[in-house]
Formats: sequence, structure tokens, C-alpha cells
Amino acid sequence: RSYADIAIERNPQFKKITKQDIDHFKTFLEPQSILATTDIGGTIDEAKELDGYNTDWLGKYKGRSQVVLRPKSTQQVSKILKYCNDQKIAVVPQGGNTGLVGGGVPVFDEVIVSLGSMNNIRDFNETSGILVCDSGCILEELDKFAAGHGFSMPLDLGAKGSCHIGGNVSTNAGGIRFIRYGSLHGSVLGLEVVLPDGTIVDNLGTLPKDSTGYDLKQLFIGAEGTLGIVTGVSIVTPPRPNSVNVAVLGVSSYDAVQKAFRKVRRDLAEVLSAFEFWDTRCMQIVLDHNNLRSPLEEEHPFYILIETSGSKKDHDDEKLAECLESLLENEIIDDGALAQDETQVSKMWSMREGIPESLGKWGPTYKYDISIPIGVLYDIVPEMANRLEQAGLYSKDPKTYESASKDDPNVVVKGVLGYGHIGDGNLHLNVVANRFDKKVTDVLEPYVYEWVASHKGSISAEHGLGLMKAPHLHYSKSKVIVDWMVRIKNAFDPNGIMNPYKFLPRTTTSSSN
Ligand code: FAD
Ligand code: S2G
Ligand code: ZN
Repeated sequence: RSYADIAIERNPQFKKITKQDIDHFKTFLEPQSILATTDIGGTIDEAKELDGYNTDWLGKYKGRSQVVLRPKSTQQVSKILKYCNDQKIAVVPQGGNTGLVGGGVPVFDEVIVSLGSMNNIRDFNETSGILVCDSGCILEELDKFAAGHGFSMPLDLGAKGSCHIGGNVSTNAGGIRFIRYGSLHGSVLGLEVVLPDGTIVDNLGTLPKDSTGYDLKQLFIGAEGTLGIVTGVSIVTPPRPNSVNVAVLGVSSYDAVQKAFRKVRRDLAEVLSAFEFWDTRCMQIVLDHNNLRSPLEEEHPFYILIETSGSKKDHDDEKLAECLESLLENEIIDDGALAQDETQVSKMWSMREGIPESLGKWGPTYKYDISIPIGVLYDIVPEMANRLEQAGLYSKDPKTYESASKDDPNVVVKGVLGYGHIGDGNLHLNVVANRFDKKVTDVLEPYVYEWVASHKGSISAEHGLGLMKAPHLHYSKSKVIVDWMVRIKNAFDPNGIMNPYKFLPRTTTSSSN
């Protein structure tokens, strides 16, 4: 059942998996590609052996699927979907299971189709940098492959060690390099997708330019597995920069963060490859949990990480040094540290990339990944802190609740923190409690969604909708748009077997889910 008290009932139209179904899968899948519990003819004695597949990265969402299928080819995916569609068996496609909105795990007993066994690189062009690969390739593995040829993946995120390129495409992932390489809607040139009826749509183009009709692949980028299963990806990889600089800056206010952003963008221009920020609470938690020391003498209300990536070291060094000097002289920043070597570069990045994991270790975390006009982007953090304090769930004095544990009689909020990708206008508001509880959820929602809507923002910048935000889509998309999304969903998946209960508001989706 999901952590949020979302009243969902299992759709009775979906068939419960039986031994006959497993026997059918055995006619075309190798035994090791079928993980099913013994009561339906599988070899898994304890259902909890499937917990890793049934539970999301945050531990917030837990399904109770009895079967995980791990196909090795597009044809096998096609046979799985065709059968499940004919039998009205619900399916949830799963990549690296690092999603943060409950999209990649079952709500009830949906069959999990894991793409983990489809991880071959199909083609790479040394001149164009165009890579064609299976959707189950892990992002970090692809980046290592690309690096071997002097290229790099056009996206990077903290989950790179586990997330799949198919999951990145399906969530339209953004990440820390978005400011430099843009959206997957631009870097993905083609997709191979299997539709619910088993049709294989080979749209795996490798042409940077192709204006011949509706661009179908765009529908699957960000569809979160609700229209079909992505089995192949064609993506353009940029040349790997041979000179990378990273600096961490200390600033006194969110205003100063914006001033720094305006200046850094202008001064560093084409070599800027990341502009991340986080608040002082994030820094304390990430330093504590990872036994790290800040690169700056003092504590600051806000921290900025900037990265340059270019082709000429001394050119980049000069630009960056001048920019940092001017930021200090004009008192836009209070302090700054420039990484002197590879180790310091990765240390500085680990401060930023280590935030989600550190917060997760500190306690159950309510995550709100929102797009907001940059001027007011951080305002929601103090506003939410005040709201929680007024509700008697939080105290601005960190000492009050910072060590509250899940067994405390009262549910309390330990921290209200903000960090994210300023360059993309994307804030990660994180509220860490001692346990998930409706008392906290009710103070946070729908307030946060109403606040975002009142600032003409988006309730999901890069993590997608999943189960968590499906009921709230109307805060960011009009009825006309949502109705057309439902028509598209019904056109591709009339039986509603693909990742049901999620993504679209349940009241307006087709009857089947
Ligand atoms: P999963 O979690 O397995 O699935 C995600 C969704 O895609 C589900 O709805 C699933 O059904 C669907 N899906 C997966 N594979 C397929 C497929 N082949 N065909 C059809 N549907 C499919 N996200 C960002 O955007 N930016 C970040 O900076 C970022 N940082 C993160 C840091 C950490 C530490 C963690 C844990 C997560 C982070 N994420 C971030 C969220 C997550 O990593 C991304 O959403 C990622 O793209 C999910 O990929 P995945 O392979 O794990 O997909
Ligand atoms: C990031 C990761 C998830 C989160 O670190 O950029 O996308 O919100 C996030 O902690
Ligand atoms: Zn992010």
C-alpha cells in the first residue's frame, strides 16, 4: 500500500496471475527470466525475496507483485505484453527502481517487467557521437562507455549508478547537467517501444534532423511506462570536455544566489555545465552523514556549486578565476573554494549528490520536486517551515527535534530543507520527519501544490507524477490538456494495463484503471 493515504482499490478488471500464466511465460522465457512465487508455479519460496522489486528507493511505496519478468529481448517484451493485454493482466515496467514518486513499483499485484537484462549497446558512431542501446543500460555504464570514445552522456544524476537510460527517458529525467545539455526531448533521437498489444514500434532513428510527421517518440519521453515499454534508445552524446573545474561558493541569502547566477551565466557562458545550490541545513546533514569537511571556513546560509566544462584548460581557468574574483569583490559571495584536483572535484560533487541519500538516512523524507520562477523559488521552504511550526509539528530550533526517532510517541518534523538545480528553476523541497504520517501529509498537501500553482509553477519538474502526484496533475495542467492525455492513453492502452493507478488522475482515466 502507498505511504500516502490514497484511497485506491485494486481494479477487478485486471486478472490475478495464475500458474497457467507462468506456464505460458515459460514457453518463451528462460527460467532465470521468471521470478515467481511457488504458489503460482515459480521458484520463489518467500514473497519477501521480491521486496527489492516491490519497494521503491525511498521505502515509501510497496506493492505485492508475485512475479517479476526479466526479458532479454524486444521480442520477448512483445510476447509478454501481447499476452498480458489479451489476458488483461496489469504490468509495471521497471528500470533501476530509483524513481521517487512511486512510478516504478506495483500498487497491488501488477506484473513487474524489469528491463535489467536488456543492457546491450547496439551501435555507436565515433563521428556523430550517436549511441544506440537497450533501455536497460545503466546510465553510469553508458557514460563510461562514452568516455572510452571521448564522449559523455548528455545527462547526469545522483542515481547514475542504478538508473537505466530507459527509466531516464520514461521520467524525462533532468539532473545536474540539464543547464548545459538540455532535455532528453532534445538529445533523444529515437526510441524502440513495445506497445501494450505487442506491437514493436521501431522509431530508433539516428538522424539529428527528421521532420516527417508527428514526432511519436516524444510521447514516450516522460510517459512513465503508461503507454508502452521502451526497449531501445538512440541518443546523441556530446564530446567529453577535457577540462573540468568545480567551485563551491558560500552566500548569505537566496537573493545573492540569484545575483551569482546572473553573473556566472554571463561570465562563464558556454563553459558553464552546472549551477546547483543547497541551504545550510542540507550542508550540515550531508557533512555529518558522510564525514566530510566543508571546503569553506565558515558556515553560510546558502551554498552554490558551479562547474565549467571546456576544451582549453587555461582558457577556462582564466574565465573562472576572473568570475570568482569579481563575485568576491562585489560581495555577491562571501567565500569560495576552487577544486585543485580530481579528488576535490569529486568531494565537492559528493556534497551536492549526497544530499538525497543523507536526508533519507536522517529520516523518512517527503520530497517535492517543483519548477518555480527563479525569483521566488526558495520562498516555499521558510513558508512550509512556518506552516509546520504553526501546526506544532516543527521547531525552527534544530535542536528540538533533530534526533527524534521513528518510535517517538509524537510525529515530528526534523528538518525543512531546499536544494536543487537553480539553472532549471527546479527546487527540491524536502521535509524530513521521524515517520510518515497523515498529520504531516495534511499540513504539506495540498498546500504545496496550491502554492506552486499560485506561482504558475509545475508540481513536478523532473521526477514525474507516478502514484504520488497523479491526483494533483490539475494543479499544473488544464482540464483540456488532461482530457487529451487521457485520449492518448486510451489510444495506446485501451485495456489500461500499463502502469495503472498512476500518472493520470484516476477519476478521469479510462474505466479500466
Ligand atoms: P524506475 O524508477 O525503475 O522507473 C521510473 C518510471 O519509469 C516508472 O514509472 C517506470 O514504470 C518507468 N519505466 C522505467 N523503465 C521503463 C521502460 N524501459 N519503459 C517504460 N517505462 C519505464 N531524477 C532526476 O530527474 N534528476 C535528478 O537529479 C535525480 N537525482 C536522483 C538522485 C537520487 C539519489 C535518486 C535515488 C533519484 C534521483 N532521481 C533524479 C530520480 C530517478 O533517478 C529518475 O527518475 C530516473 O530517471 C529513474 O530511472 P530508473 O531506471 O530508476 O526508473
Ligand atoms: C537531486 C534527487 C531526489 C531528491 O538530487 O537533484 O533530483 O529530491 C534530486 O532528493
Ligand atoms: Zn534533481
